[in-house]
Amino acid sequence: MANMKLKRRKVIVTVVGLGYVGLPLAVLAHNKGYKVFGVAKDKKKINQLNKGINILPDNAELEKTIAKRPILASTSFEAVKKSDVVIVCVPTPVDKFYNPDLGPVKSATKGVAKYLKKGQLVIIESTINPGVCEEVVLPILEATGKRVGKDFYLAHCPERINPGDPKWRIGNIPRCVGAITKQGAQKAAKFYRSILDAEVRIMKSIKEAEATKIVENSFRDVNIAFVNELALSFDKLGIDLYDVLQGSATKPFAFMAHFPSIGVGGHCIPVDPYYLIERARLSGFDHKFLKLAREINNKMPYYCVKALQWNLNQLKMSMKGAHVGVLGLSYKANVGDIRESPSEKVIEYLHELGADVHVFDPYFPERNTEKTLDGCMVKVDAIILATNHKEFLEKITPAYIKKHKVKVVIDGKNALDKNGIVNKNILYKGVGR
Ligand code: SAJ
Repeated sequence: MANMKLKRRKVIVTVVGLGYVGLPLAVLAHNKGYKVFGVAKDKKKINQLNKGINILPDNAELEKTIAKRPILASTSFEAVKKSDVVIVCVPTPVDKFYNPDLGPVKSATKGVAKYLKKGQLVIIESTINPGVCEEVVLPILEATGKRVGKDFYLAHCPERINPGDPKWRIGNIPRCVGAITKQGAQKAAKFYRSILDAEVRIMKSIKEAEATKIVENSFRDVNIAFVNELALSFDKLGIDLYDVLQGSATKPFAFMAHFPSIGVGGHCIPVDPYYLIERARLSGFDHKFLKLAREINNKMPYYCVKALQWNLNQLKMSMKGAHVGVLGLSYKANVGDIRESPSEKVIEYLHELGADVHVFDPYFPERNTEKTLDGCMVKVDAIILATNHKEFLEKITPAYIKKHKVKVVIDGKNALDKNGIVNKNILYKGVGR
């Protein structure tokens, strides 16, 4: 579509939401020849972007392009009225009771509706459950008096960003698109095929497109819950699950290894299943399996804190008053993202049990209690490795732990040298090993 200029001008795209998903998409569309506007709520970020400052900390590759100010960003939706394509990439979180929160999608859609014009293609990239486009987004857009298929097109193309992944980047990840009308699906597929170097599959309808992403991430959540449950069971059986999984992973077909850990964090995996659970409930279906998987994964932070308490007790130490170092706040290695991070639950439980909690994560200086890893290690009796950041794996050797007189190691990511630590007479407990 980009190279197919509309008469005398470039095709214009507005991206609503300039975070992990929206900003890389806006820059990619710019690089592929579109004129791109951005809309976001955060005035400070908008000003930084318009000055050419990259606002995504873990995305160095954007640095160069953003310095050239490829997009014009604003807090206003006014750019929508000039646009041919409008893409909504806002968060779809859950509240503290794990209820889906479509607030950001609704307010973004209302902003688009205000400037909706004839012939426009509106695409929702936010992760949503089947039914949201037809039951929530469409009524807001048609309240303008315009009709889908006649005055505008509505499509869904679930985002598939994988933060921190060096191989799978926004430009080479295959995508699925679905729309309310056939023509809408064709238009959306044409747009994505013009910016991606990857397959773009047209789904049977917009509902199948909405279901695709939820299924992908629920698949991951249940597989992680499977190995987390095995971790609890194999603890009783004295089996090293981590070793077993390495063995199972040698099977070249029909097995996909997932690994037990201190918990499931991030903006996708622990959140998306709740959208399907809730929408299916409204249609009279109870997703027992998805709910059980969420329950198992949500218990893993507590499992790690209890393992620490048990090991301290072996040394006639109590959790109460123990100095405990929580190493890592981010939900995933080598990124600075704390959304739904298990570390937050670990810290909460440690406080409840009376521990004196020391925190260090190189990506969150403002949240640390100590300025450096050494500064943290020197103060603590025990450590919980909650995030397997590269810096931690390089520095936290058995000798390093011994040097700092740390007595107990809870390895929430099964990432440390267990045998080396045990050989230094330091108590070690991993997750399932
Ligand atoms: N986790 C485990 N055990 C595993 C894998 C992950 O406990 O075997 C935990 C991680 O520690 C993390 C959480 O689950 O806390 C999520 O991990 P993730 O690797 O799935 O990371 P995300 O949230 O960045 O997931 C993204 C997702 N991408 C999209 O939703 C577009 C997900 O679909 C991808 O599968 C995932 O990246 C990936 O493959 O890395």
